[in-house]
Amino acid sequence: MFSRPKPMDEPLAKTRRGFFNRIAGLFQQPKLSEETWEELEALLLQGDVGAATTIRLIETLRAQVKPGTLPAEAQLMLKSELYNILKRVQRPYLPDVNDRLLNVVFMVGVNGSGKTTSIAKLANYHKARGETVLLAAADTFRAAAIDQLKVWGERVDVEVIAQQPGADPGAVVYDAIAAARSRNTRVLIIDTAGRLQTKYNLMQELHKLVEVSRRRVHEAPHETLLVVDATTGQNGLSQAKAFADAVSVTGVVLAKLDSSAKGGIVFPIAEEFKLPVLFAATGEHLTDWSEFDPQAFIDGLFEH
Ligand SMILES: Nc1nc2c(ncn2[C@@H]2O[C@H](COP(=O)(O)OP(=O)(O)OP(=O)(O)O)[C@@H](O)[C@H]2O)c(=O)[nH]1
Ligand SMILES: [Mg+2]
Repeated sequence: MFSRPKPMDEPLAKTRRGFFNRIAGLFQQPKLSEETWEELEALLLQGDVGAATTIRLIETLRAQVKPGTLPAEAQLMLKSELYNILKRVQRPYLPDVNDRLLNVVFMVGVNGSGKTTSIAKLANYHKARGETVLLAAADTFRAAAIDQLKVWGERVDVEVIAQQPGADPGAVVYDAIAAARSRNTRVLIIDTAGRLQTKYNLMQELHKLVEVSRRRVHEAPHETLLVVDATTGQNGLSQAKAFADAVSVTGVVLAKLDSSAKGGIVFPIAEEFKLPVLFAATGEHLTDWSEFDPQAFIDGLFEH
């Protein structure tokens, strides 16, 4: 049985109580001053918005305010700038899913970021839309990784294509594509390793897996989702860079947003990497998963 995802405002409570609440507090002062901008800059940096994006935001806002601009008006300008950053790169996830027989989706990201859990939630999401799903356990370096995906597969009631631990992950992808074709499955989601034994290059391997799918399925992969752990802060950005350099990442899953008091990481992801955040994962249950909605996200951040 599938379950419907829930709206995203409630899990954002932590982010809201964190630094964004303090930003809202800044704009409750009677008038804007030099300190307002300094404090805003410090708070944006603390909230993971990142140096380049923060500097650009402050410059844009300062250029917009006039001597008589009220703090509440400045806050609206900030909200609208933040929204624009996200909106510029936003697009739907797999918009033409039903136009092709098989859609191939890779889930990549460093170890522990939330890939396998997110795959279960994404599989549940597809089932809720009436689309057939198959999972592939291409993280073959840890036996536990294969077992974990199988457990989720049972819970969501989708089949998992797996081989023995240590098997060639390329062969798993190859098998999974053949299985998806023979079952007329609409969406194949591939779990990948987050870390490999030393000396073996993770990025090379990911590239190889993507190539296997590219050769076998027209225009594959159709999405390559990078899972970013919202609690890792600026580290998440350097991870994003490494993955985006190795494989063509098409979008981001922001995981563990429920555990993060920040959440500002979405802005540099959009502004500096030009990547849309497509989903937010907000807990350990299947339904803790929502399509990322920039307006709802911004409104949620500033609500009291
Ligand atoms: N609170 C919270 N925990 C999460 C979320 N997503 C995943 N987790 C937890 O984070 C831990 C790691 O998640 P996994 O899905 O195993 O991460 P992974 O990227 O597959 O990890 P590796 O396979 O080791 O590379 C688990 O304990 C999950 O339950 C989330 O949205 N919120
Ligand atoms: Mg995993």
